[in-house]
Amino acid sequence: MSTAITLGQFIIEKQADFPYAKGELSRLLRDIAIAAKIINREVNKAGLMDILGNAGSNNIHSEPQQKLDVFANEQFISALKAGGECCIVASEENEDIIIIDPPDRKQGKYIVAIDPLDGSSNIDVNVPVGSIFSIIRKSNDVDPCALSDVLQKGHMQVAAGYIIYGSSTMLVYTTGKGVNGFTLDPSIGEFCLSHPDMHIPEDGNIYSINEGHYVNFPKGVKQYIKYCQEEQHPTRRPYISRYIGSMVADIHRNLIKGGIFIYPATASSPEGKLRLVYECNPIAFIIEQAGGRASNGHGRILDLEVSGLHQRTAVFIGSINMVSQVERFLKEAAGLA
Ligand code: P6P
Repeated sequence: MSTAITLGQFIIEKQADFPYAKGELSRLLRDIAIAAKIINREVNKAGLMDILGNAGSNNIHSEPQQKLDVFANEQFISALKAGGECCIVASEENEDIIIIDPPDRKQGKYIVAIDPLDGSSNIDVNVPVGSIFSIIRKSNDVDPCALSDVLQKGHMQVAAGYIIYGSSTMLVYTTGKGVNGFTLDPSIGEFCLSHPDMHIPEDGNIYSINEGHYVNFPKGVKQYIKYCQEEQHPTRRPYISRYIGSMVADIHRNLIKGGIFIYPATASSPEGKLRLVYECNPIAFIIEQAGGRASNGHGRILDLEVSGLHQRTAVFIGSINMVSQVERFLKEAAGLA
């Protein structure tokens, strides 16, 4: 049996892809992986420890913070502070950016935007949850760190990834040269390459959307859902509805099997529910790098103007043929086709 390639070995091997980088990005990815291993340990025993349920506080979106949310956020921030490569952390759990500028060493040049524990409302029912990260390079090395450094378009990302804490724990990431997946081997405490060069099937028959919001969906989305429900394909199974309610889990399944994940604008969330900077941009980067498409219904998510740290967007992400098809439904419904 060939020896497993660990994440650390893989990063070093791929460092040649970045002639300008002197190892900082590699160290940053390793810092993130360290935090992920610690979070994984706690997520896996959440049922046994007193870290289930709400922390008794709310996050900045006045959503009850699960204790593991708070724990995960703290782990990423401390790992990034210790690693020294990161100058700003932008987190779903914090209203403002966190600037890291230790007096005793040179300030890092990378910005890390994170959703430390996405889907955390599912923890108590043992449904897979995930961490999402986006890495951007500070816009210049002269000006002091500021929010403007974070508000860069998604196509400026240098790396992005997610960790899914599911039946196994996986780290999936891209640095703009394809997508690779690593599975945590708890017996050695290492993420090992298990899914090299991941590609999302061009087409699929899985659609993921919370149909409970149906009445508030735009007309084109309602028509697409009706099409999925009624279309009988000549050679394959008809469309299948799969919705976990944990974005990383829904995206990961579709990345492997093909499919589309949709969270459109609704009456209660007129801008969409999911956040651009630390959820949609990193996931969009990964899915595009895997050969898929990531749209807000009208255009590329990675080209969207970023005006706010916690800005939201509608998302239609997955197999390129499925996303293009739902965009056609939206155009026709808006009378633009
Ligand atoms: P709804 C979890 O709260 C989350 O942010 C994503 O992980 C998930 O895809 C979505 O919200 C679920 O939202 O409205 O379907 O419960």
